[in-house]
Amino acid sequence: MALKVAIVGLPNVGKSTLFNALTQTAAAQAANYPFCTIEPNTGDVAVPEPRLDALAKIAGSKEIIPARITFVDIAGLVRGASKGEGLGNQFLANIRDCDAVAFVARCFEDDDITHVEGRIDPLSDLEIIEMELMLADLESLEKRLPAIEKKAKTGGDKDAANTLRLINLALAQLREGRPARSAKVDPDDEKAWHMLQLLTSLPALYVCNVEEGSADKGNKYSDLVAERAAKDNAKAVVISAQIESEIALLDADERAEFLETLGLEEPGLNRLIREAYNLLGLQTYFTVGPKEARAWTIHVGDTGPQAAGVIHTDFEKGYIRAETIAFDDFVKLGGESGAKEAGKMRAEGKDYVVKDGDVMHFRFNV
Ligand SMILES: Nc1nc2c(ncn2[C@@H]2O[C@H](COP(=O)(O)OP(=O)(O)O)[C@@H](O)[C@H]2O)c(=O)[nH]1
Ligand SMILES: [Mg+2]
Repeated sequence: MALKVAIVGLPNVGKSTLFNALTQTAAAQAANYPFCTIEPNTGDVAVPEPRLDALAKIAGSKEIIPARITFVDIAGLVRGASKGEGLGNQFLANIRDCDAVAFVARCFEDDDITHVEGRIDPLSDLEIIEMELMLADLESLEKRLPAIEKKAKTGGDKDAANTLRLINLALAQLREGRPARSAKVDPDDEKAWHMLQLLTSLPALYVCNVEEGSADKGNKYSDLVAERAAKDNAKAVVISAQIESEIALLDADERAEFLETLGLEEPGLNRLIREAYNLLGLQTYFTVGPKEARAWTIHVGDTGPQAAGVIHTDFEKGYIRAETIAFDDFVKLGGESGAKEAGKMRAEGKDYVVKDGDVMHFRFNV
């Protein structure tokens, strides 16, 4: 599951600074799994996961393979973009194939850096961007509506009737000036809802780009954004793109020292990724052996077979059981054999709901 996050925002809010810093920091954090550029604006980075390093050390794993997350720096989003201003519709297509959207809001003051709207006002910046995305959704749904209505009416087509109902659910929100994510969607409808490919139904993360001195606690602007996020079913993270780009240039020791002087426990990248994981209802399990220690991304609530399916569909189909050790037990008892002797290795069947941090070994038939 390659998680893809679109970085959006008005020009000059710090998107590219953040993007460059994130990808460089991630590269520095996982030297054996370097950041690679797919396209100039797409960065594939390793998810920072200290637990994985601990497991690999105990098991003497030759290779460490972290989970991946992709960031896409979406340029050209301005007022009127849905009507083709700026790079117009091109960026909309780029957002459409992402799993989540990180809205970067300018929460720093600097007279040398022009603001396209001529003032610092992160809430209305977010509104401008969200408005463009809502207009794009409105337009795409209204374009599809007549054909779907016809199909649903004449054919007795059950899928079309269902799609029509969901389109109307989304339109009801959008016409009231609210993003599609405000709609109450039945869990049974999640899949079909997702297939509508709406920009404003993607989970949203508000990234407050603050000046250096506010990186730990935020400022008056980021407080407003956090308030707004709570109302919008979104999450907010405070970050200083400037600091992140300085962190990116440091080695591990210097970085720890630098973070401490700023009152930060970890780079913003880690927080950003963690929030993206929470937002998307994701968690991690591990496979550990002498060859490699690897982190896998699954949904909260996934069962043993579903977790196995992330590695290979055969693992899911032929699933028998998973020999499972909790992360804490694995570390406390010095690895697999210690955990086994202490009775902490469980054989988990098909109904087992995987817990974050489980170390798993799958038994399956093919
Ligand atoms: N003072 C200050 N300047 C910043 C900060 N983040 C970005 N900038 C500057 O703002 C300008 C625009 O940044 P950029 O990342 O290119 O913005 P983008 O258009 O959103 O991609 C650049 O000159 C950056 O150096 C910040 O946190 N503080
Ligand atoms: Mg840029």
